[in-house]
Amino acid sequence: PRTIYLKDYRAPEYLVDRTELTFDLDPYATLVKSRLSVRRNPDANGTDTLPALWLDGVDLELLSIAIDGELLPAHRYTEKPGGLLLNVDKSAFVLEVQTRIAPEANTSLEGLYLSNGMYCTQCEAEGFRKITFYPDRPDVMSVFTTTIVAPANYPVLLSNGNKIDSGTTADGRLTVTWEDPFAKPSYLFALVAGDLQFVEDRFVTCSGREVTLQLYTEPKNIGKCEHAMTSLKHSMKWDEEVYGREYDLDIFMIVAVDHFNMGAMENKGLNIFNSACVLASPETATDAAFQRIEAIVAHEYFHNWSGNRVTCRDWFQLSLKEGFTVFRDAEFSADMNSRAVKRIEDVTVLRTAQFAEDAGPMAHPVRPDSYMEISNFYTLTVYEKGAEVVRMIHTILGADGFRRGSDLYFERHDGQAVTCEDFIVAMEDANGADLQQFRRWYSQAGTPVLDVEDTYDMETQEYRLTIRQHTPDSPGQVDKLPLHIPVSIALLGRSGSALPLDSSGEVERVLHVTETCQEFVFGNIPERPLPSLLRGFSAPVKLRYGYSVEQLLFLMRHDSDPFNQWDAGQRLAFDALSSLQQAYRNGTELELPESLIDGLSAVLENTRLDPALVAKMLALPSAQELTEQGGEIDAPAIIAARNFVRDGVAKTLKPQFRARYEALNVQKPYCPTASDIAERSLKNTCLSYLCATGDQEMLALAEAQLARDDNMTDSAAALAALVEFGPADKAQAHLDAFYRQWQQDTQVVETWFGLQSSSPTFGTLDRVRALMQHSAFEFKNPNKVRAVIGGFAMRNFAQFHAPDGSGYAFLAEQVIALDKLNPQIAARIVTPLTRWRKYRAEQSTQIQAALKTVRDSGELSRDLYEVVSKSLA
Ligand code: B3K
Ligand code: ZN
Repeated sequence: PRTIYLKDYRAPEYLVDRTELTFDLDPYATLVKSRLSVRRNPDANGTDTLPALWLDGVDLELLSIAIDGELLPAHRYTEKPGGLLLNVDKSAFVLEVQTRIAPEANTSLEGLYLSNGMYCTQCEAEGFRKITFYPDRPDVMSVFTTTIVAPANYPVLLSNGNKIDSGTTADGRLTVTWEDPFAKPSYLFALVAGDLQFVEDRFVTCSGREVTLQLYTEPKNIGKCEHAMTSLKHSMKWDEEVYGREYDLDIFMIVAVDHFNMGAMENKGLNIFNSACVLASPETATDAAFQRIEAIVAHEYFHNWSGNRVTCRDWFQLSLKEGFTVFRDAEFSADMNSRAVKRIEDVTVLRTAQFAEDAGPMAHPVRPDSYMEISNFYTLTVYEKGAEVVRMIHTILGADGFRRGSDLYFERHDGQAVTCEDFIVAMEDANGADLQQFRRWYSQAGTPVLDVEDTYDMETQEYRLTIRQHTPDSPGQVDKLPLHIPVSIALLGRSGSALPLDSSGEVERVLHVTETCQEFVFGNIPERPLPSLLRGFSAPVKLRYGYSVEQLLFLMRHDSDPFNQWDAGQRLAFDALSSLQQAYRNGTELELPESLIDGLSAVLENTRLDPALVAKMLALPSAQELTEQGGEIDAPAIIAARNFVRDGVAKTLKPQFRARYEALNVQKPYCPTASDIAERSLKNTCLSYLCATGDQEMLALAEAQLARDDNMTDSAAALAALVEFGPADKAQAHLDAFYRQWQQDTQVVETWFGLQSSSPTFGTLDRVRALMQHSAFEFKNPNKVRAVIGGFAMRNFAQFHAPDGSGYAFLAEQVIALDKLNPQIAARIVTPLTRWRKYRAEQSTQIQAALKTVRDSGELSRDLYEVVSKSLA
């Protein structure tokens, strides 16, 4: 496959002002007619002679081409791999193309395909070329009109924009026409056809326009729409209040589909969602699912401005819309729920998965320089690190400055396809700011490391912080330049409160770290302070400072920044767990880290703290997170150390866990409010520790909670604890009963699959293989694949890393099979095998061997080829 470079970007030779599409739907022979008003792009720096017109097209059967009504003879065009090259003899013309496609045969879930008999589309990034020949690039923006013709058993026919016509054809088929007045790139096109039901609501915008809101699902799911609808209305209001962004069409539709490669898609006026990311009811969805739905509904809605009205010039600019929109949805969720807990969750993902990506073979900057397959670049780096970069701009400019910048950005670029540079320039221009050095965050890959040291001089009452920064090399990038890093700090005095940093009484400050080594001096500091560093995780870096155990315990107790309070506990646990890993390797006896237990005990008894924060503080870093400590990964040592501490904490603090569990275990009607979610999360954290003791009486608590069958959060937590800590035969009986109860509900069955495959005790490879034979398992459904295979390979550290290497071989085998059906999913699920270099000798060899099996298995998709070849290079 060819590598595409950002430096080779050229403006399109031709533009498409109007796009008129007609679909005559059929599972194996859908006829697609397109009528494009094409004209030469005045801004393309071409010559006087008319260049050929390139149209992308993949897996299409070409039926005819005509220019201005005249059929084009064969010598005027060439079919090439990936598209069509047309000889053009005028600078403006109408191009008509007819193609035939087979949605039923499309298992890639990109382009037009069928999900449970429903037609749907996914065009981002390059799926539109699987529908018709088209300049399928985001800088070609066009006004779309779409007519859908379908048999009468497809009563719901949807596309972007407003419905302008509908009727019945002479032979009794249904036809509907939609028009989207806003010019958009092809990746935002959508079509849905099916036997669907919908719920409807209204939203009155800030300027008083009434917008119809509709949520479409298969009839069986119609009772699961309320939460998404509420979330949508909250999002619309929030975007008006916080960003001044009003919705622009008369109708906004969401459709839920079961077969979907990712979470959801922001098609203009017609968002398409993975069912798991939109459908919820208290009986069937966990709190985590409720919160995920709220966040994703918001994310896709926010794209209407950050992505659709202002879009990307090319796919290297993906973070322009994704990083910004993730930042927007994170702030929305923080406003709707516990801000501290949301931050902790996001940083955990970043530190666990994005840092690993940034240190692995696929490391790339937030704005990549090159790719083979763009689908491989919908990454944690582009999304989550991209959001952190936007957050840092927010920190540097302040909330008001940032809003001035976003206002200017939207105003200046409305209707355009632009670059990350345009975003930064708008931020600078609106504030008279200089983000020259800051721009390096977009072009340098790798996670920067900050080393902090301090000194205090009692005589002069001066406190000095010395901060050094460096960013490790990454594939194709060495000798990185220093970044502009905002480091938020406070200095805590003996009493635990923050000391004033100057005469204004300010107690928190953002330090602008811009040099390789920089010193910050604070005067009039009356006592040696304890620094609270990188508050709120003000930059996506690894910060090292030699905190003592006592200092960490002090921060856990006193830091006024809840994020750092939590982080102090995490550092304590990390330190204890690394010593234990070392002891395990040396064969010495493991000893319980008393100080950690003391710290957790104090947290557990602190009833003034938000219970959700308490739950987060009680959770030990996951095995996956522990692999990010640096040094060679030793899977058995990580598991042994972590289990040892967990069991020790459980046994030692059992009475306290029991007391808090009982206090929180009150029956009340389910409500997904932040405070109720907080209480359930602490309750279920306590339950999990109680069950970890293996004590019969404690397992009975879980059984009682499961039997109560109040809401899915409590049921799933109880079931998970029984599966992980109870005897296998009993676990199996509970799982069977649970399945019988919920077998009709796709979302619950996915939860049921995931809970087993990710269980470190129950989820053995044999059981995972058996799950793949289960009648509810579907290899062509990404959610099922993610639940069973992904649950095992990405969330079941203990079983996946079984010493005999069987987990690796299994994953290789599944990846090879998946690649034939759905390359995007194959290229994602292979990720655990790409990290082979980080593991200790034998594991490393086994993982690498598994990856080579994939490489040597025959012809790979472009998606999988890119990941595998870069990982073995
Ligand atoms: N923009 C889509 C992602 C499309 C992924 C294509 N492989 C969802 C989102 O980020 O909102
Ligand atoms: Zn997005």
